[in-house]
Amino acid sequence: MSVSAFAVILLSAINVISARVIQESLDIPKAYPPMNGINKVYYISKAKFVSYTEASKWCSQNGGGYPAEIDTAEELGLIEKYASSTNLRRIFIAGTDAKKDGVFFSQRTGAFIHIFNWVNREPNNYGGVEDCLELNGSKEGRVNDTPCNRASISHNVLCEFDVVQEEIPEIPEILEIPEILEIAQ
Ligand SMILES: [Ca+2]
Ligand SMILES: [Ca+2]
Repeated sequence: MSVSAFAVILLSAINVISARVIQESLDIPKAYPPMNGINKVYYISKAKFVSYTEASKWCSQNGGGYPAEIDTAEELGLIEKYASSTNLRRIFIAGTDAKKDGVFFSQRTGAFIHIFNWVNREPNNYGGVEDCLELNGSKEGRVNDTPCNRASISHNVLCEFDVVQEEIPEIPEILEIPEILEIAQ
């Protein structure tokens, strides 16, 4: 077996271990069965939240994650599928356009969030107060803008957790043993 094949096997073993650790630390009755992504674990709360801030706190206190941030189309596809599997209608994810309507940024990192698959006729900023984002599991997991804190509307929350890969030290090649020089007498 080549060194790189060995490293790949070792890395995937670490991945599996980390995924299991997070699943155990989650207390499964509190969340839907987590889903693995590439270097990620996603999980959805069974608890519902009116406030995005409270939902975000739930992610960090249960499994150590943060509300899911859409970084790529691939990731969006994955979490849409996961949201659909629960059929939940309102699932908070990261992103706010509180500063400028229609321009979304991550609350956690400030990164621009711009890859969406909107529910038809969304985003509509209904009532002028929809500054957060949710997935609608009953509409193929598509995205809608929703209030960040409105008493009449509660959401589950989709959390994202980074699976940390430990670096595998390089295995040194076996060096040729130098000949011992005899010292002339
Ligand atoms: Ca992400
Ligand atoms: Ca909306």
